[in-house]
Amino acid sequence: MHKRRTYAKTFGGFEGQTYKNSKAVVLPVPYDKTSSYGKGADKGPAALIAASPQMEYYDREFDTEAYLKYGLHTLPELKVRTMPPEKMFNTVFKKCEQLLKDGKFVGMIGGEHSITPGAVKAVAAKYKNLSVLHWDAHGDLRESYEGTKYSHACSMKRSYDYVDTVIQVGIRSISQEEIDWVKKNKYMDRIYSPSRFGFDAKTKAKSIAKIVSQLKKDVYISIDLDGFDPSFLPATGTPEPGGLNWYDCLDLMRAVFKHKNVVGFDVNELAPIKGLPASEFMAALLVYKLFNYKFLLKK
Ligand SMILES: [Mn+2]
Repeated sequence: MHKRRTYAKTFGGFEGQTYKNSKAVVLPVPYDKTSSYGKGADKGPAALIAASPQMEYYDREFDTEAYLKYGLHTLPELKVRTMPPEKMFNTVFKKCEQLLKDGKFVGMIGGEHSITPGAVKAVAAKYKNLSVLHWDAHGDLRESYEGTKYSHACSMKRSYDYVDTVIQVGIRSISQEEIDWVKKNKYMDRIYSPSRFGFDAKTKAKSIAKIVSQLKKDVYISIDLDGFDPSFLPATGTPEPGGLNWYDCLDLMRAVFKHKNVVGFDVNELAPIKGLPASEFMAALLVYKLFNYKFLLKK
């Protein structure tokens, strides 16, 4: 049993988690170059890691101090802060490619949503039957935004460059351009607004089953924290009212990890607000839960 540590150089303050002996790695990507409204996503990874030792290491769902079962190593921050978007994309791709080659399961923490496509490209090269599960308030399906194809507002459009299926949950803010593209491709069935996902247990269960059936065998999960309602998680660059809650997310994630081969994830768009630690703590606990589902959930 490990003692709780209150310093936070590593996720959870976990000690003794070497790269070699860990199946899972946390990759912090502090990038905030293309965000269009609130700034500060580059401070997300450090804030998430700083909050993370407050978590109980014991996970009630699995009746154990979960990380000790699989090993969870925290990598140094990826040095992308000052890079233009396309260079950052290539840097994330190369780093993820190397980590996958080493057989690691990668949980990337952001950073704005533009960090995702580099990881999707790397994962898609290794897993040929890949789809993406996307949790977000926004469609992120613009072909280009403010002069770059690698903007946070294009994260799923770029992901579609490497996979043919993206299932989007929590979406409640989308442009005419994006909807036109979705309709043209007959992808409306892939988009779950909060009301379609459901506000009652029965509708939610039905939606979760449908989402599982729509995803392919291998799944990459990309969680933009603004998919949650800002009353739970206000610290994002582009907060939108009417979002989903903690249990909606965990119920969906548990089902997807149970039925699919999840091959990587990211949790992005944390832009910390001083004096309001609930957001970074929730983000940290979500990251821990996703790793625990990957390695401890019985199929
Ligand atoms: Mn978003």
